[in-house]
Amino acid sequence: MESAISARDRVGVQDFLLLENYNSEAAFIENLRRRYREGLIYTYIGSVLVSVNPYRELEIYSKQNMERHRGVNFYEISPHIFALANNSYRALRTERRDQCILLSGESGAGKTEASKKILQYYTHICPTRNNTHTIRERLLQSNPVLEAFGNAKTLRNDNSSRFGKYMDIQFDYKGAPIGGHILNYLLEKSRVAHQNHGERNFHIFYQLLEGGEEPLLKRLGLEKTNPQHYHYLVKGKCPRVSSINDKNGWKVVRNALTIIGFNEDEIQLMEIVAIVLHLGNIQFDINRCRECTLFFFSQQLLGVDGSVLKEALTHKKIVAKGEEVISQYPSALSARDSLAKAIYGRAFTWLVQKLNQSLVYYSSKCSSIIGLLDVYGFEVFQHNSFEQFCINYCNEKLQQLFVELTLKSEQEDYETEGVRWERVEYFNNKIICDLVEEKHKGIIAVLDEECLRRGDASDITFLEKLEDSLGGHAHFVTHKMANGKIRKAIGREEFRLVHYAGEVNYNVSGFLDKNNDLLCRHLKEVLCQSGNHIVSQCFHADELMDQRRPETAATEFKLSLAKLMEILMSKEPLYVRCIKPNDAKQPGGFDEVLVRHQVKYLGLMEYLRVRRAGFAYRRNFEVFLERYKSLCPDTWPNWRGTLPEGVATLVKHLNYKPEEYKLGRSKIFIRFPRTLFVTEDALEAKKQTIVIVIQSWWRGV
Ligand code: AD9
Ligand code: MG
Repeated sequence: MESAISARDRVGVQDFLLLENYNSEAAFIENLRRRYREGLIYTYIGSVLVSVNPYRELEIYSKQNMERHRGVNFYEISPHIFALANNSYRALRTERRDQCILLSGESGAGKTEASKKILQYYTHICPTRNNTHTIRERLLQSNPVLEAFGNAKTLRNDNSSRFGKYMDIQFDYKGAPIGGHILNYLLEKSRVAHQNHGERNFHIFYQLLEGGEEPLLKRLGLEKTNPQHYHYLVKGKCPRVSSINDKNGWKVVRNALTIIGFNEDEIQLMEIVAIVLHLGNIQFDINRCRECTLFFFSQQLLGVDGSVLKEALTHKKIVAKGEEVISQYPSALSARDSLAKAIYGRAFTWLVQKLNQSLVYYSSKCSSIIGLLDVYGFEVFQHNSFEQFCINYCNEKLQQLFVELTLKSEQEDYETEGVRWERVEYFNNKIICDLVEEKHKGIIAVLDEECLRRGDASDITFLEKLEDSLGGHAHFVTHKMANGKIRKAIGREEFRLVHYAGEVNYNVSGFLDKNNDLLCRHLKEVLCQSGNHIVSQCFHADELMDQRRPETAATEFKLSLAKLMEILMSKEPLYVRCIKPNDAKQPGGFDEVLVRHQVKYLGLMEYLRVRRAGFAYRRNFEVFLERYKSLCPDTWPNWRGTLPEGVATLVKHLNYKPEEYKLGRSKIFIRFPRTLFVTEDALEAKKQTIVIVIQSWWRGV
């Protein structure tokens, strides 16, 4: 029989807290590598779950496995995403505190897959309430719909999320899921009109062409089903990908739309997909475009007279001093692209609202929430633009939350509570968040200022303003400011940000336009008249009356992220830190350099040190005493003395050893999770005894 020592040598430790040489990064990586080799992709650092993408189907997500995790304590079973989900659910039920699960890691690391597993777990394991099977199905089916419209193949990930998503799962007082609500963040709209080499447009375009039924395609004017026929689908030169089955994807989406109850809206939604494809095919000089195409889709699908659309695509209308001035567009193609992006972008938001309506069931009965955050991961390409800037800024914010809620606040807690403790140094990325979002001189402020400025404002003047405003900042460099080797590596139209997760060069080309994100009045007017009711709902006539300038894209994103941070801060967070083991998406491939880099920037070593040096759990005296007072005759039913004395009496009775806990000024700190679990089990046993006593008393009566 294999000895315990050799088994440990083979599969490593399942919680990094148990690692003997916990200060060694090499030992940390070696532990990950061993476990990964054995197909063990999950490892804990205390309550944080580290997950390494297996790039292959593992047989660990079955319904039986879900059952195994039901109601089991976190540490009684090997690390698993279900165990984390279960832990959060238990805390929700026992402590009645809203929870949130934050998935982080770079693009392709496995966040979206993990979030789907968590949702599957809850919809399978939680108790049911009358008629809630529909809501469970809808919660699950919202994923394929959103992925079809919001995910795409990129160089980093064949199913990359191109929007941020925060989903509330709502539970009633019995712990049954009774509804949900989704918040979406900044969809990468530019992908509609342009894709980099090796990338694709959003999945739905290919799914519809590949899987759509003949009559539907005919109705949409999409008889030609080869993606090569559509200008918006050929930019990346990779219409087909071996890992993606678009035909099957189509079936899944159709089925999901039916379950969610789209009915007539489904056709209108597909009309939007077709409108975008047709728009892309209006090419070259608009005056020589294939008018029959334009007239067909404009009339049939958009419900707008073809000549009206043509006029709007070629002529700009400005209202100045109450008078309309019409002039020819310098570029009809860019007007066409902004129209396509605006239609798709707003239809996506409409889609999320529609899903939300279908997820409202018993919202008045909602007593607690588990939030799931799955945003686009940190990404670096050869060419990085405004979109990568926003995505990476979003990841900075998430990292900041991790720093604030774990590394920083835990250590501050020890200090304020007067508990002896050795400080752990860590990198606080607040400096980078400030660099991006600070009022007046941060990158977004400078960008907005250039967007507002008329005259000679351009992407290049934006870069120059950045240099003036941020020159000398440790995390900001441009070609002009750099010297030697670095200078060569930064283009003249680029700025470099030294992010927490690595350096990224951003090309400023297109920043102003993308940030302005304005659709000209003439085109808006056309869309307001659209016969497609999704389009007409997305573009209101009121908008035309409103003289105020809308928020820029970056500022709107910044504000929505600030709101998101507030939501997350109001809940108890649990973390899944996802790691991408290799860039080639290979099962089994473990690129040590790549993994080491992620371990470093995710702050895993620091977190391990904080945890090792500290305590796994902390509870307010009041909460702790209230919960466990029934386990001690002296504190039950009510403790009459002071809170610290009550807690001290209770832990003495529970036989806690001095090394297992410390009492601070207002909190008890428990070093090992096991201590708390034993206490939890004792409480559970006590409850069972009470139930049995009541039952026998009842029978006796
Ligand atoms: V991005 O920031 O949205 O670009 P994610 O979301 O972190 O990224 P995703 O979950 O989409 O990555 O995972 C990428 C791919 O890895 C998936 O399409 C799967 O093929 C693969 N993957 C990830 N996690 C698992 C898993 N637990 N089991 C099997 C997985 N395959
Ligand atoms: Mg994703």
